[in-house]
Amino acid sequence: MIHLLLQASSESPGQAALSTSVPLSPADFWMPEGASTVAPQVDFAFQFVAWISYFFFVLVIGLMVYFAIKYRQKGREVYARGPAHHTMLELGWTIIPTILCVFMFWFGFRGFIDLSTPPQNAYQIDVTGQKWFWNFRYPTGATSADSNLYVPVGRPVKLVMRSEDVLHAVFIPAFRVKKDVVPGRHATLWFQTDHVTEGWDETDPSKQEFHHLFCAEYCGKDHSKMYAKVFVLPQADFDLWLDKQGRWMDELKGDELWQVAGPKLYGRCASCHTLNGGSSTGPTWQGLWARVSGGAGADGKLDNGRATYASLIGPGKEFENPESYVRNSILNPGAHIAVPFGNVMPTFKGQLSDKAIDAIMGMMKNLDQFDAKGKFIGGTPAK
Ligand code: HEC
Ligand SMILES: [Cu+2]
Repeated sequence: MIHLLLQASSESPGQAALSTSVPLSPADFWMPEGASTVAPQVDFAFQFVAWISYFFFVLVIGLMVYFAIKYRQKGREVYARGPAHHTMLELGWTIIPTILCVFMFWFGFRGFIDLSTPPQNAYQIDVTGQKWFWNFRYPTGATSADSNLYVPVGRPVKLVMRSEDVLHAVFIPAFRVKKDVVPGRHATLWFQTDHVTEGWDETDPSKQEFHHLFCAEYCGKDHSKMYAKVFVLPQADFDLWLDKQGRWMDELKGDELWQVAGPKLYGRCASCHTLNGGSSTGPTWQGLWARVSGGAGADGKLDNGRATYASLIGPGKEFENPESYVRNSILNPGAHIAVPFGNVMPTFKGQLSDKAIDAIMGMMKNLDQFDAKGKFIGGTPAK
């Protein structure tokens, strides 16, 4: 195992990985299968410390139990006088642990340095965390439409991360990387993986393998839903995918817009809005279009009861039509607060284009054609 460590630390991990691909490290009781170039180093450090701890735990507890039985007093009120001093023993229990600790520190520190210095040629993805989802922006300016993280295989990837609100953390267990995302600061994290996630097929997401990306810092009510999938694609597929992110909505015609784009975009809203009347952080979208267009629920209260949907929306009122109200709710969520909810919806200004908002509104208007999870069931869309 030591050769592995020496080898890994003699070159920078980025270089090492470009020349030879780093194999997957096996899963064990504590960790899932490791898929990044730093995984072998991290696992070695972890296993080394863990096994030393197991060894000394058994040794110390074992001796303690053994001595307790062997030297028990059996009712005699005599106290044996133990040796006061044993130089070899004392040197032994000082020097051996010192060597072990220095060794742990040395490779722990090396690993830490490697993990904190992204290679120069790393591919940068900007990440923003907000309650309760992740947003990934690529160098072309495109963002990942379904809020999952897509990365190219076999080259270093650097995440430059910031938070829109509270403290979050990015944790990708398979890559053995984790970093806090602190409001008001930029944090970086990098990794390289030499293994694609198999089964890549854009038309059927259920077949794809993926790694997990968790938020690892408790950030409020729906912290556990702050989750993304990580897909690792061959460079050519990645380029195609990226190209599509910029213009994926352009290709959609007519009703395809809300049938195809609606559910994808809803991924960013799902942590707070249900489609089936269930309660959540924000109002359900079930019946939303009816209440904003003067139908059932139009008397629902807003702004602590000072307004209703009917008093805000309609010709000559603040919002000429339901579309203007919904659009404003997405871009400027603090303007009117639906009772009994709080002002916690983040703005999507700069993140959702007009076309994307049209797609979402199309979905809201045709909600009966979607199941509770946002899957389109009202017929088969062309694509
Ligand atoms: C962090 C939770 C959260 C997320 C994420 C979120 N919303 Fe909201 N949303 C709310 C809350 C809370 C309200 C009610 C308070 C208010 O009106 O601002 C609301 C209100 C709304 C309303 C007005 C509903 C009504 O009945 O008046 C619309 C429309 C809306 N959200 C659309 C969206 C869309 C579209 C997305 C995704 C692109 C989204 N929201 C994401 C929390 C969220
Ligand atoms: Cu979080």
